[in-house]
Formats: sequence, structure tokens, C-alpha cells
Amino acid sequence: MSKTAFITGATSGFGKACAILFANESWRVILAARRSGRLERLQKELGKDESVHVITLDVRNRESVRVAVENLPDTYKKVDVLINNAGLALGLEPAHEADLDDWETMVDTNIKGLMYCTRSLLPGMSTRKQGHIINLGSVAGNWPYPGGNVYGATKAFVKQFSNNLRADLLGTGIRVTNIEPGMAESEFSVVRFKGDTDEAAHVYEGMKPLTPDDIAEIIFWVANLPSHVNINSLEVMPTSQSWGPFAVQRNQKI
Ligand code: NDP
Ligand code: 8X3
Repeated sequence: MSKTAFITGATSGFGKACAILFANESWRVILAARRSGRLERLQKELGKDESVHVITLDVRNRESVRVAVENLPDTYKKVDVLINNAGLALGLEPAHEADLDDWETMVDTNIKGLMYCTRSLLPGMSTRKQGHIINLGSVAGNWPYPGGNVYGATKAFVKQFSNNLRADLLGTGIRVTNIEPGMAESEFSVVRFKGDTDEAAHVYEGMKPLTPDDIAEIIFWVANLPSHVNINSLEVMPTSQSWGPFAVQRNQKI
């Protein structure tokens, strides 16, 4: 019997790549995001009406998430894997200049949306003694960088939440994994720079970033390991990305 994956943020980037890979590998997929036109097109492209269910969903809306999960069609109710992927960065300004609305949107999406999806699907997994929560963290949750302020902090939440879920879920058979990618080219930077495609392209200039397909393959591997194997966290960067030295401000009167 084929397994079921619930993928949030399935209209672009990692989520869309996961949708295509899992569907082509005969998984049943539930695809959620806000842009319904894209969801419908993807469903058509996949050509698998029987095994692709789309839901127009804003993960920031707690009630909508609850209702979406409660109203899953019978064949999709037993979710084996939740891929908590919907998320975004907004802005790269230093903290004292950042837009507070951007900060709230990141908290509402990356933290609260992820919480709502997790909390809605966990009881079923717990009853069935089987399931897997795969969260999209980031290197930004592990390593600080200028302008990463609230985005990185939301991903640090995802990291610790994933670890604490593992602690709570010991004995339930439910697995939890935090995937922590570095630079990957998707719509991520276009969103971060609010539609400025030139600035977004600049981020990946002269280097080879990760692709959404790279991340989807990693997620697929993690999800298909034997049920006694739990990858707790997996940090992945492009070969051409690494750490810098500590920053030092010289000649400053303090
Ligand atoms: P994209 O911008 O390409 O995709 C983001 C997806 O999230 C879209 O499908 C978007 O769909 C969805 N989304 C955003 N807000 C909401 C919302 N409120 N409700 C439902 N869906 C939403 O980015 P990526 O694929 O690159 O990013 C996916 C995840 O990976 C994010 O959590 C990101 O933080 C993380 N990540 C990305 C990295 C990168 O370099 N690209 C590196 C590390 C982590 P729609 O707009 O239709 O709702
Ligand atoms: C996305 C990677 O380095 O832009 O999470 O924060 S980074």
C-alpha cells in the first residue's frame, strides 16, 4: 500500500520538488500552499488525480490548518510523513532597521504555522504508532549572519522544537528530522527581496547553489530509511559555501 506525505509550501522550491519526487515514486501526496492556481496546475502536471490532493491553505491560520487536517478525504487521512516546509525570509536589514511586520510574518509562518501543522497531525500518528515529521530548518538556525536576525531565530526554534519533539515522542514510533540547508536557489531570495529578481539572482552569482531537487532527494532518502532509523538533523551546504571568520570592528571608540 502506498504511503502518504503531507507537504506544506508545495507551490515552489523544495516543496514542489518533493511533491514531484514523492508522487513519481508512487506516494500519495497532500499538497498545501496559498496559491491555488499553482496547486491546480501542479496536480494536472502530475497527472495523478487519484493520489494527489491539493489544499489551498495559509499555515498561519490555526483554524484553517485544523479544518484542513480534519477534513482530509478518507484515503488521505493516514499521513505517514509531514514535510513542514512552508516558510520564508523577509528582508536582510540589520535589526535596528528591520520591518516589524516582516518579523511577525516570519514568526507566524516559520514558527506558528509549523506548530499548527505538527499539532494537527501528531494525534493520528500517535494512535497509529507510526509517522515522521520532517521539518525545514536552515543553517541560519545554527550559525548567525548579519541580517539573519529573526529569520535565523525562527529556524533555531525549528531546531529545538524538533529535538524536543523527539524527546516527547520516544516510544511512539514517530520519527522527527530537522533538515538544515544552506544556500539553495528557489523563489526564496525573490521573496526575501520582495520581488526584486536582480537582487535575488545576485545572491547566487558565480557559485553553484543547492537546488530544490537536491533537497527533495535528501528528504526522500530520510523518509524511506527503515523505521528504526531516525536522522535527527541533517545540515547540508553547497560545496562552495562555508563559514567566515569572526567579524571584528577595529578602530572603534568604545
Ligand atoms: P520558496 O519561496 O521557493 O517556497 C516557499 C513555499 O512556502 C512556497 O510554496 C509558498 O507557497 C509556501 N508558503 C509561504 N508562506 C506560506 C503560508 N503562510 N502558508 C502556506 N504556504 C506558505 O522557498 P524554498 O523552497 O527555498 O523554502 C522552503 C523552506 O526551506 C522554507 O521554510 C525556507 O525557510 C527553508 N530554507 C530555504 C533555503 C534556501 O536557501 N532556499 C535554505 C534553508 C532553508 P505560497 O506562496 O503559494 O503559499
Ligand atoms: C536559507 C539559507 O543562508 O539564506 O535558510 O539563511 S540562508
